[in-house]
This record gives sequence, C-alpha cells and structure tokens, in this order.
Amino acid sequence: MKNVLSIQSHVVYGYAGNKAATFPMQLLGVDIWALNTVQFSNHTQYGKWKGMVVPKEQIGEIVQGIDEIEALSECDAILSGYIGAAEQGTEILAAVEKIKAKNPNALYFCDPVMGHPDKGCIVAPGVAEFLRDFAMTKADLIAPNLVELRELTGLAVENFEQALNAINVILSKGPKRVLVKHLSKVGKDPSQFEMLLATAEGIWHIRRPLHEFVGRDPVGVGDLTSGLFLANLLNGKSDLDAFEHTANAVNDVMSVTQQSGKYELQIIKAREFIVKPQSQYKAVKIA
Ligand code: PXL
Repeated sequence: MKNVLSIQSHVVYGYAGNKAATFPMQLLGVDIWALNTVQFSNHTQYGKWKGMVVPKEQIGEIVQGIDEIEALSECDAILSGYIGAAEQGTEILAAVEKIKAKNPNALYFCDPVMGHPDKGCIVAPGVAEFLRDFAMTKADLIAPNLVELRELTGLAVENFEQALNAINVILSKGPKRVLVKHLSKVGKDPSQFEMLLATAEGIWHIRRPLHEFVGRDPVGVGDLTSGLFLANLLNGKSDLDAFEHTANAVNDVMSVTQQSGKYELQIIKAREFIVKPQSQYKAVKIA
C-alpha cells in the first residue's frame, strides 16, 4: 500500500482540494494522509465562505508528530495543492525535505493552485510567487493549468507551440514531469478538453469532450486530476497509462456530474467509473 501526505484545502460542503482528491485516490488503493491547509464551509468560487486558514505552525507540528511515531519513512509522496497563506509554503517544503530524508524515493507532486480572478478561485497574496520561486524547483512533478503555466514561467503562452516551450522551461528548472491539467484556449480544438504530459521520454497530448455546464463550471477538476495521476503512478502504471486513466476517469466524473444537473463534482456517484473508466480516449505522442 502506498501512502501520500496530501496537503490541500478541506471544504465541508462540496468538492475541492482534499475533498476532491482523497476518496478518488483511495479508490485506486492508495492511502491518504490528509493534512488540511484551510477548513472552509465551501470552495471560494461561490464568492463567499466561512471558516479559517490553518495556522502555518500546524503543518510542521503534524509532520513532526508523524515523525515522532517513526512513520514518516512510510510516506511515498507528498502532494500539495491549495495553500491558505503564503507562509504555509515554507512549512510544506520543510515537510518535503524531512520526508525525503527518511525516504529518498518519496516524490513531491506540486499542484500549483493559483488565484484565478476570472473564475473566482481565490488564493492569498504571495502564494503564486511562492509556487514560482520556491515550490517549482523542489517538485518532482508539477501540474499547471494554462494560467499557472504562464505564472510559473513568466512567458506569454498564447498558443500550443508556446505551451510546449513553457513546459520545456519548467523541465529545465527541476521537475521531471509536467502535467498540463487543462490547456484551455491554447489547445488544438476549442470544443475539446485537452491535456499534455511531458517527461524525459517525450510529450503526450490527450483530448476528451469539453462538457458544457449552465452558468458555471465545477471546481476541483484539477485537484481530482492531480490526485488520480499521482495515485496511478504510485500504483506502478506507466506515464502513458497513468495519463490516459486519469483523463478518462475525470471525463466520466464530468459526464456523471453533468447528467445529474449538479455544480459540485459527483465523485461518489461516479465511483465505479473512477476505478474503471467507461471512456477510452487515447493519448498521442507529439514530441
Ligand atoms: O480547485 C482549487 C480549489 C481548492 N480549494 C479551494 C478552492 C479552490 C478553487 O476555487 O476554493 C478551497
């Protein structure tokens, strides 16, 4: 059994952060040590929420507690996502160092969740800079969307070629794998939802249907994507199989959510498809 320390948000109502990633990863047989960066009533794209950011000290203390029962060496990966305050970043990277000292094979998967004013995803000041200046260089894997690709590289990514260029810039800074969890406007076909996976072996591109939602799109799709991709890798799948399973499982969750007429991701309802997706989209090697 593989164990992942997953440092993300907790929402009581609905799905984002750890709520979107934990159960799907458990469904794939990976155990999750969920460490919450915030405890909010709901995700921030409702525009209002209640609850609190976890004091930064708690992150270090919890990791120390696990160290004191001599369990840190059992940790196979650290997954970081939504960060509640920039100061939490230092604690997260300290946790990564501590775990890697106990288990040199442990992976750090950074999902660089950044503010997205257009979408209403709100992150605290300094978080984007922390991710760009510190987390990216320490990450073994990083999973930006289009906005995050631009922020991490400082490049104007306006088309597919520029996205490939930005990925190569990130690969030169440390991460060994880059998963572009949503290409958005720089994809090849506006009617499709497209992702890229870049490794030392090359770059794969996958497309699946873009589900249209009335009014607003579900939140947590990226968190679900990162979690599933990491769980698949820990299960020993090849990069290609992990990428395809992830795209297909997420596509099935989106179909079930859309058919249910819901805004929140229908992760529980779609549980069987997460284990065994019905969709069979294939990735294509493009470089
Ligand atoms: O999906 C990213 C995310 C995670 N956690 C919280 C969020 C969001 C996006 O809005 O609000 C709390």
